[in-house]
Amino acid sequence: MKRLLCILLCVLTALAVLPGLAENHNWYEVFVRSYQDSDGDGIGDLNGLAERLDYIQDMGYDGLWLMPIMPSPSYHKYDVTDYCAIDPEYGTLEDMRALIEKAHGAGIKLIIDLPINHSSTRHPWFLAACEALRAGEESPYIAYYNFQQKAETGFAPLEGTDWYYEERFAGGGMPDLNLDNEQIWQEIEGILRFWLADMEVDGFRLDAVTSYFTGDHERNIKALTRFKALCEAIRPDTYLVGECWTGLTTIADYYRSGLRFFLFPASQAEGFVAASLRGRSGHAEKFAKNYQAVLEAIPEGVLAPFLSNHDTGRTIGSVQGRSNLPIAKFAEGVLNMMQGDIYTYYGEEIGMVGSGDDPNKRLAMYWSDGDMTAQPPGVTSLEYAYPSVEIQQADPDSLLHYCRRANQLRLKYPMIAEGKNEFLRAEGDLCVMRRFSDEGECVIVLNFSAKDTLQYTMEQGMRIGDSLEVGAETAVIADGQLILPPYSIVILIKN
Ligand SMILES: [Ca+2]
Ligand SMILES: [Ca+2]
Repeated sequence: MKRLLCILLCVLTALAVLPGLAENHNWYEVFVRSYQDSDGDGIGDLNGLAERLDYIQDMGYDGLWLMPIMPSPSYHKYDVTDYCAIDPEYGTLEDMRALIEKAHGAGIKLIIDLPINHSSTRHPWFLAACEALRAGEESPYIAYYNFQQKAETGFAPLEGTDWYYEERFAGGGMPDLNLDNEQIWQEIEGILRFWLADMEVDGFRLDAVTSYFTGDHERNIKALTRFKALCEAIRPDTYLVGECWTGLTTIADYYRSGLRFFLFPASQAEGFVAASLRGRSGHAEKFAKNYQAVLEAIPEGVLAPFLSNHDTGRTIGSVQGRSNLPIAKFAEGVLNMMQGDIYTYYGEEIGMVGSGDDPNKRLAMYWSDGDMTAQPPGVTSLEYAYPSVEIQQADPDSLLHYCRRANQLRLKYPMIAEGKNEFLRAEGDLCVMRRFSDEGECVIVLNFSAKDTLQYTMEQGMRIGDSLEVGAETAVIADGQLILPPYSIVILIKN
């Protein structure tokens, strides 16, 4: 029996590392409301998204992260009133089942946003707790939240009483749940069982993990460790990624929980990907120095880099790419050459813009002029800097086609995502990285210059596997030298 188990384990281990069965994914984040409407009410929904799975698959995304889909009074739905249902604006549980089945059929994993730091003020638990407090009665639901009779930062008054409840995201109608309460953990287990076992989602994106116990990273890490164990008892391969919106040192610390965490230091205008594209020179050095720091801080965990999400300004703004298509392309190319699981926010592949108020960052996906959802409420800046999907699909030089090809390369060379990294060169604007594991290796060469063609003396026995360029000029080999046009990326493989 023991030997059989051993053999089985060996086979499973072998399967897990076979190329083509990569565990790393190109994730695509979708705000369902703004993606695709299917029933004419102007609000994007699950059936609409299901219609667009062909597009998502064709673009080379093989993972889908849905922002919250559970019933909620807000347009963004991060304040949940029922953790085991679908908001009627988005559809039904049957629609969700159909979407998951279709996604899986297309080889796309699907995870959902799970905000458990807080519920909605309109969640039946909170309503029951407030009713009891107002009546001066006991209720188990009071301990679902953090009520106290002292005014304090992070607490909101409960009208008509002398009670205050913890609400870290002030004014959002989002009271913090008491994650110190064993009954809450029983509720969480039920929620996990529902989504993982009954609905067969592949995992969760965990919202606001640093706010679980505000100011207490150690307890947050413990809570996440417990959460992971609960998931894995139901489904051993549950995919988990957490939003730990902090600096590198803290993010690295959270990896002790066994989850992966979004790499905030790489994202947004001040993040190191955009920052390494700015300035006159030394772009590759800047990138390499920061990326190396990440790898030293997180030597074992799976990275989760991204450039923008629903809370941040979009990449076009971060890299000043409004009238600079090459830089917009190259930023996406750099992301695609990073290790781990990369995340692309919907619309980034067509250069959508958005900053300032949250709704501006969540605009309707620009399929074509006649085919869009209504805009989310509260939009104060409405602009599309680049053409629609329809127009970009017809243009081989578009950002869309560049992103599609970058995704395809990432899927074609699993070593990019899975391999260990070694910097072979990082000088001026030339960056050369070796990615390797027991399975093989490749060398990634990037020209970070916007205007200069660079040369690189290739190691013996290597050849161009593929290249990714932002313009008409392609990378070539001349006299044993690799000639790299501005902003080009080359993947070298062994002869
Ligand atoms: Ca609809
Ligand atoms: Ca909290």
